[in-house]
Amino acid sequence: MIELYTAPTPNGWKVSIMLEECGLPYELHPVDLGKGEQKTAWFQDISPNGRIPAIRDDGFAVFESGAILHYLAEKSGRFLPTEPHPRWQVLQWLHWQMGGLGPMVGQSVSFNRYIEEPVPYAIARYGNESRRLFEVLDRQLAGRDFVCGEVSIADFAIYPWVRAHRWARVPIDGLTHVEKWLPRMRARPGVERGLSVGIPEEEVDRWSEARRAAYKKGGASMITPVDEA
Ligand SMILES: N[C@@H](CCC(=O)N[C@@H](CS)C(=O)NCC(=O)O)C(=O)O
Repeated sequence: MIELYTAPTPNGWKVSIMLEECGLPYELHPVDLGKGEQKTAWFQDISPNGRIPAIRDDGFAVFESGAILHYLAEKSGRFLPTEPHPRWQVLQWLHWQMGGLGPMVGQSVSFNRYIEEPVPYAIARYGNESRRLFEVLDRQLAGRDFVCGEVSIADFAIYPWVRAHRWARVPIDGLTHVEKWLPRMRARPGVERGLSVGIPEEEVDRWSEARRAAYKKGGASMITPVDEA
């Protein structure tokens, strides 16, 4: 049985989307980031980096969302082609998300939403780089329904971060392929179910306030309201 340790954030949703899309049974273990549960010894035995998401599969622990998506794709035989070239196309875009898009949009959220004193240099730097990455994605999506043609773990990794564009204050104006891909992703029942994992919708506001307060105390790195896209 797969145990999922997560919280309702873009990195967490990547994995809940994948599990829902695969129809793999799993047991949900919410990790309360506001309370700092991710820094406890028991959790760091599962996720040494002290961050969500993480899974345990029959006791075997995997952390880092990109590695988890790859692991689940191999386990299920879904959403990662077996032929070398298509497979490596998907893996390249997965790594592009992990090394670029996620960290940059994450910093845009942080500097736009959670800082008391605005830092114009940081807002411009992370905002411009996020927008540049959105433009890269837009070019890749031209002529394709999904990032690598067929829907794959690359889409599941990228979507939760692009979906947060308003929250990150990174415009998607003029990115016509991205604008069409966002609702195409959202229309997938597995994506919709995956996005609902973590907290009951009626608790979003209360939860966001709690996370925002925790962030100000240095307890959590980011929040993304469930209804931001
Ligand atoms: N590279 C990691 C990033 C994980 C990450 O930043 N998780 C955030 C939530 S999206 C977290 O756990 N933050 C709590 C903290 O930093 O204490 C991954 O993709 O799994």
